[in-house]
Amino acid sequence: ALRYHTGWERAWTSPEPKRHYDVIIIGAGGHGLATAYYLGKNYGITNVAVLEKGWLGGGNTGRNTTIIRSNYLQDPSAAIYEKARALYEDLSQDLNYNLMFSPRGVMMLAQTHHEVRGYKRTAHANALQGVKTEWISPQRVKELVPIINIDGPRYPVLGALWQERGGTARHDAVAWGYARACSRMGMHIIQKCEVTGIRREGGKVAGVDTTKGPIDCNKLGLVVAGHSGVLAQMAGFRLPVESVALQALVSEPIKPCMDVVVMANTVHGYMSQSDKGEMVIGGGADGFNNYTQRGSFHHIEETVRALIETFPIISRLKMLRQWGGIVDMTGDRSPILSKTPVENIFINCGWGTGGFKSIPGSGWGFAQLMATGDSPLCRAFSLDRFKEGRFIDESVAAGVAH
Ligand code: FAD
Ligand code: PYC
Repeated sequence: ALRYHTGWERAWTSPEPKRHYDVIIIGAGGHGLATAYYLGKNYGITNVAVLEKGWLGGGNTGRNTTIIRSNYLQDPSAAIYEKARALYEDLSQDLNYNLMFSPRGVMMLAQTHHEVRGYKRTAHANALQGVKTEWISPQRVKELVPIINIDGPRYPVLGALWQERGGTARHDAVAWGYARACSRMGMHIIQKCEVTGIRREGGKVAGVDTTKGPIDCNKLGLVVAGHSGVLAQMAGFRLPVESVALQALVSEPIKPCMDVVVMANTVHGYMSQSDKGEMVIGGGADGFNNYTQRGSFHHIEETVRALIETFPIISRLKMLRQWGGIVDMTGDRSPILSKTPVENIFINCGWGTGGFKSIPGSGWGFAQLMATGDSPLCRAFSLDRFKEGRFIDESVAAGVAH
């Protein structure tokens, strides 16, 4: 049946690197590609290369559970996550690429009195920030998710923080859509090109050394998630970031039974149903630093065990597959979008367990920072905050990362 499927146009080109670019972005994940896209679209900067050591979208962007929401507590977070969520609303049209954005609603269950207080506080903060969320009762939770057990003996559902326009999107498509758009603007996305060194001259960036040879640039963006510390070391500075594995799994496919996303942060579990019928399930991050894109065994059991009280329906399901990604965690669970001690090197990292939802907003703001030297969306997330003690504490909103 696929016999006639030949001669397809490639979505992006695979060029050899030039000797020099105006801008190099290291990392072809969602954040790197979105940055390149908005550099071109908003600032007309298209002499850009995005360098990727593996394949584009093969990092955390292609490994996450695709939850999109903007129900964060602090004002700078609400601004950037809501900008991202709003951009997702018509990003498929903007990129002319179906991202399967599905604003099906996201709920964060409150299963302790402490969480009730926390989420009510977030709902009030969101109202002031113009982010549409609401506190809902256990009965409303049950109406929205009929398969849920709200009377659990250990962790009864006491209510939830509900964001009706939160949801999911197809993660690979986000990377592919941005990549195709960048390629069409003439940018170079160079895969299998690992950066092995960063060259500086007179305190400024001069270029990078790669497995495809040296490449010079005027400006450099480091957008490599779990490998941010490694790249920062090449550039000669240190980051307050730890790298740990976060894993997820899917069950065998079953008939449609849950049409919203549910997060249960007290027990460290969350679940949604994919378009293919698989239950997409994730849990907490590893308790130790590592670079293995797998995750530790006991987490699978802990996550599923925790969720079974709230979702007894999953107790007989078989696991289809499991995977992990290396997430870059900051102490305050907020990202870093910043200039660095090296002139013309910029860093975008620290999205940890929650940066899929922010890809469009982060790309928008970081492109502005790289192009103009300042961005209202990024200002609060600068590296200085760790020296000045200006933390943006999002340990409750980060959910799986607390
Ligand atoms: P990546 O997609 O990891 O891209 C970085 C790229 O840099 C990689 O492709 C890597 O190969 C490349 N790179 C590294 N070193 C080099 C080098 N030396 N040279 C060249 N290239 C290099 N977020 C949410 O919002 N919602 C969720 O539901 C969610 N669930 C998650 C579930 C799991 C299991 C995981 C692991 C993460 C989850 N996240 C979620 C977090 C989210 O996936 C990440 O925050 C986000 O994808 C980070 O995107 P990125 O572009 O910064 O990084
Ligand atoms: O940030 O919403 C999130 C999330 C869910 C699962 C992992 N991260």
